[in-house]
Amino acid sequence: EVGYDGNGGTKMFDLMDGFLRNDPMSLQKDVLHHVEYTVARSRFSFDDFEAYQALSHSVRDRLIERWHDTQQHFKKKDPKRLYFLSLEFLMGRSLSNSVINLGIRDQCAEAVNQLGFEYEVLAEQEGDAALGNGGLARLSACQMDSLATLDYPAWGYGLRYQYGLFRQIILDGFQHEQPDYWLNFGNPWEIERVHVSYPVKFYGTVKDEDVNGKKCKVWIPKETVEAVAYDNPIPGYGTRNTINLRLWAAKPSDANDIQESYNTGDYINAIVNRQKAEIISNVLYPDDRSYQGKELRLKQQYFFVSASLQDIIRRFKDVHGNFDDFPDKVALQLNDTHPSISIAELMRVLLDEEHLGWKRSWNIVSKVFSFTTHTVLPEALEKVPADLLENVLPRHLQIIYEINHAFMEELKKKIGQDYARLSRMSIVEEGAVKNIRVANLSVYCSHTVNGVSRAHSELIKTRVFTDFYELWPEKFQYKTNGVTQRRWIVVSNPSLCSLITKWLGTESWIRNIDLLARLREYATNSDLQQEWRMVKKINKMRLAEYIETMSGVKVSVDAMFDVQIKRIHAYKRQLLNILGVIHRYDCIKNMDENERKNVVPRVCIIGGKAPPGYEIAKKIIKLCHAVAETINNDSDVGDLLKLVFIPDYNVSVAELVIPGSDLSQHISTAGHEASGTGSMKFLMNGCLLLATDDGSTNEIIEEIGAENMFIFGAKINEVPALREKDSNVKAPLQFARVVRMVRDGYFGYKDYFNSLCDTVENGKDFYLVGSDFASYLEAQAAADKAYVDKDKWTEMSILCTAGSGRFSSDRTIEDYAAQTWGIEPCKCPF
Ligand code: OX2
Repeated sequence: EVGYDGNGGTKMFDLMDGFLRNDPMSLQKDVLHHVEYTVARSRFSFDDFEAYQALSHSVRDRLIERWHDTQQHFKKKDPKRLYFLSLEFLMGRSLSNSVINLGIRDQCAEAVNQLGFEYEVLAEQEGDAALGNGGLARLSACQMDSLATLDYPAWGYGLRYQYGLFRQIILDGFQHEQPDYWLNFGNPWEIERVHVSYPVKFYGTVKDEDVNGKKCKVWIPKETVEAVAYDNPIPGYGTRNTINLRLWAAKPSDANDIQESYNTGDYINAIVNRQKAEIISNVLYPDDRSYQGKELRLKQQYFFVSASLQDIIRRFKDVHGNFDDFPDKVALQLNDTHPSISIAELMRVLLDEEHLGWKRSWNIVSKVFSFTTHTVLPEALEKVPADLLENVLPRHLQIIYEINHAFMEELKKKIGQDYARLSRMSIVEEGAVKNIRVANLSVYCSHTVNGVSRAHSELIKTRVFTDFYELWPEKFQYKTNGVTQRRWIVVSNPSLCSLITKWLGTESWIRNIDLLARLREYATNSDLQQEWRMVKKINKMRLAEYIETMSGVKVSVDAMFDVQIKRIHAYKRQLLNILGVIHRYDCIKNMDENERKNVVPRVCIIGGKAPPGYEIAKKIIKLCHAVAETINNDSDVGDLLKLVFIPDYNVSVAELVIPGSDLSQHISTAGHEASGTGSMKFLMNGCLLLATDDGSTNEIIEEIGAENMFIFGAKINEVPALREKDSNVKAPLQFARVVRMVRDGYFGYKDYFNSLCDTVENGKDFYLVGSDFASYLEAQAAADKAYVDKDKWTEMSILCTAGSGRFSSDRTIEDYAAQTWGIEPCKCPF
């Protein structure tokens, strides 16, 4: 066996000698090697992109070394492992993150510099890996970074979509979607494992058979698709540990060919049909909240789950002979309901393939799954029509029925004949169409159900899964989300990173975020304040430049940069923001010269993608552009107010925008944003928050103090009563005025926005935009007032960063490890 002895013996150090070196000269040699032999360009002539490729391959080589050592160490120690199952991961760029976590950023910069390249320019060549929609997917990415950094024996599993989240193009103010064929230029960050592949089966029938004298169910599938593994190394920071994100790609299976060659004389058509298997991993669903009853979606879910479980079980069986040990060695995390078919799949494998019998199988299954839910929106609670499931996965439907039968019997013993409640809790929804409630399946079969913030957890217990909570209160936990400071400060805000390190006198906060709290001591120190403002200014200049290139609008860095970036959705209330901007504009227009002198100049920045089929969200984007067009070209207003829409918002755009923001908005209707993670990234970067009491806001208040934030709007428990009230009664006069401006075509497109305006007027206003408008304007006025006092504002900004420690994904992951998964660190010994 090649490798170290795992116990810190001397052999290890001999082998270390064989490792790639990280000094600039060695890196440079490797870059030139890859230019010539991997990229196949002449070392005397290669461009920025080719240099990026060669540098990436050099970094990848180093990742692979660590990856091997880590896997070997895990294998040797055989700890309990966590498998994180998620249909979405928003990894963003890898180069910038890897060189930070490997601690070789400066060496890389020097290496390429001597070759005549600028490291920053090379890093910009990389496109985002956008295999996810928004918060849920980026959370998975942050958590992978923390799992690696904290040395946990964990792997992520997901799907390798050929098309990631669509690119947003704006034409005449309207969103258009373009496919994101991200693999076009190759992907140096993945390793194709042609030998790691599993057959995944679909359709067919189930038969009763006798196996060794026992009655068994045998599934005779009709279609087989091959799942091929692509490994994406995830390096930890300040550790050799490098874990794996294994993504599955669908390929045609030889198993089908045998049938095909019998059935058809048409060779060309047979090949064309064969290729259809690849459709499964072709494209990410671009709407993260509604995908009810789509066959392809179900196939995607089962495909990735089946391949992952085969892989996990193979690894387990390599070492263990007895399945009863499975729960001591394996934790399976369900990231929302998307991978929940794995419950039925594991049951099927244990029953039909391992022949463990129902009781023993269930005993195992009920101990391995933990479920995290990310939402309270009813439309996001997945349901699968029983017909569809029966067609695609006939055996799984039988198993789910059987689980439900056992569940109902258990329930009747607990609650008697309360049929209304039994039918609410049932995994099977009876009605015109019979549905499988995937959320109920997940809650019943998981040992733990987590919410993503304290407030969210309360809603889960009191509104979404109340019936379950009352019977099994011990199942319900919460882990407030967090984000990784490695990407969201160290990578994206290097100036702030250096400043923090300088004032704390140590870099250890990058691994131990609690140290940030020590910044509080210096919050009023005028030297720090001055340097802090300087950093903000540099970042604002960078952002201003970007805005000018993207939208042609020149903005002043002396203005307050006020930002709302996230997916566009009615509940996130970008409309409230835009109507607020209109109000501000209207006020400025009605001021005289003297009054205008007191206006705090603002640059209002909005960015985000609308789901392609979501008409109201798309109209919000158009409205933003229409209003921007009027305001930005009004010489009367000048630098006092600008409105810009940043197109194609994604992870790398966020890395640029967040450090350059002064104020950020998190203004969802209370009770709708499960957690929100953008707020945490802004907080770390010293941006003040203007927020409703939703998601994790009240936990942020506990750390920062309400006096350092701008909180407004209805509270969670006030919302139901407010919804009953007539919209015209609860909205202030200013609100009616700005909505009228929109309807009347003040910004053009007369009547076009009526359907959008109708959502907040005429008795409806489900998301309470009008009802929260007055307090929103007050909060905005308070922000203006605070911004004028530079020292005070800077102090508040420092306190935001200082108080952001609780919102590191390191804390989230440590809590999950201890309270949910039962795993412990397993650190490579060098
Ligand atoms: C999002 C939630 O909307 C957001 O509040 C949360 O911060 C994030 O998940 C991470 O937990 N799809 N995306 C989400 O929920 C769903 C479903």
